[in-house]
Amino acid sequence: MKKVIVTGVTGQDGSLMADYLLNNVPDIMIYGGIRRLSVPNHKNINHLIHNNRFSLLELDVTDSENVKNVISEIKPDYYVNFAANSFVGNSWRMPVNHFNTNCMAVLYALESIKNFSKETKFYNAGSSEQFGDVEYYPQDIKHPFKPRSPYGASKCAAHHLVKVYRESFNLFAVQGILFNHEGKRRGEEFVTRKITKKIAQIKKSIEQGKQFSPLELGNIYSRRDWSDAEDFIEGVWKMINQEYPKDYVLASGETHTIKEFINYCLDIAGINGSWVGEGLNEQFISDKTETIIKINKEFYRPAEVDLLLGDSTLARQELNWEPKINFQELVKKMFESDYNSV
Ligand code: G4F
Repeated sequence: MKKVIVTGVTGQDGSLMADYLLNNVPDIMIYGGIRRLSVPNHKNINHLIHNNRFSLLELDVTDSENVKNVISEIKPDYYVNFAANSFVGNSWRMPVNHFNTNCMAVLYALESIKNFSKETKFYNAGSSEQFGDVEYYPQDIKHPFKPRSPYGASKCAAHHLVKVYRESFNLFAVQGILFNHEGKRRGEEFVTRKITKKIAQIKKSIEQGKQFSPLELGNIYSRRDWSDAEDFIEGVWKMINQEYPKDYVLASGETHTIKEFINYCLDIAGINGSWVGEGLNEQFISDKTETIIKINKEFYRPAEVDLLLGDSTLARQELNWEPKINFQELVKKMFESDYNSV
């Protein structure tokens, strides 16, 4: 049996990685790293708890001793690090937490692997937020790092550490640069899930003749390159199973504004109407004159990444990877899942 530690296993990417490995990789034992919480949040992994190839591991990635003990005892074949504070909007309010979780935790893992388990293959979750104030598009692996948030800066610092440890100590350590990836398990504070869940609730309220409050959003003109998270998990596994360690970009190669995402979701929901007003007064009003969407400046960020569009040609050529689900299918899948569960 090979052994893999997957940190952040209760989150979207960690839980999808555990599912992917159980379904596709025989002879692997998964240690799902979870931070102790007084109220555990196991909803993404409840279905795995009784699988004999899955075991929960108490692991706080920001505790260097804890990380050292776990790595030196288990000596895993793989350490897949999805534990992160991943909400960009929060990083101006909690910059130290972002640096500790997204960067110092990477250093603790790399140090422990170097000292106690040199054969462990290490993957760290990087982000298109590293490109930030972009110079050209589509952004490929050579695009300079120009982060616009404490979150983006923490991922850049981690990226440099991974490269330094790979080159200095000959470790198999990589950091994939993943553009936005979404799905049914996406946290509800991220814009895609916030939209699909609230529009599903509004649709149900309209059908049942109930009152509802509008969906409130910030900047709906930024552009993102969205993919299905399940497609990316396969790409990450391919990345960490290359002969030689190398970083790749995973992206769909399409970019859409938040407004386009909303419009497509409203179409699927069958909510007709039109946009009126501008700036903070912009609203989407239904044919029955109900306010469905309005802008709230509280959701604007101190600085914005305006345009993300990724070039994953290298991953497609060298990893033989490509996404299976496109933008329209992704929005539909997320809306239908929310509609069926509200
Ligand atoms: O959904 P978001 O919060 O994702 P963001 O900031 O692009 O970050 C996500 O993708 C990164 C990869 O590029 C990851 F590294 C990161 O961990 C995370 O998964 O926001 C997307 C866009 C932003 O431009 C934001 O300003 O949506 C805009 N937005 C407008 N109104 C909003 C809202 N974002 C959120 N979360 N909530 C709003 O009400």
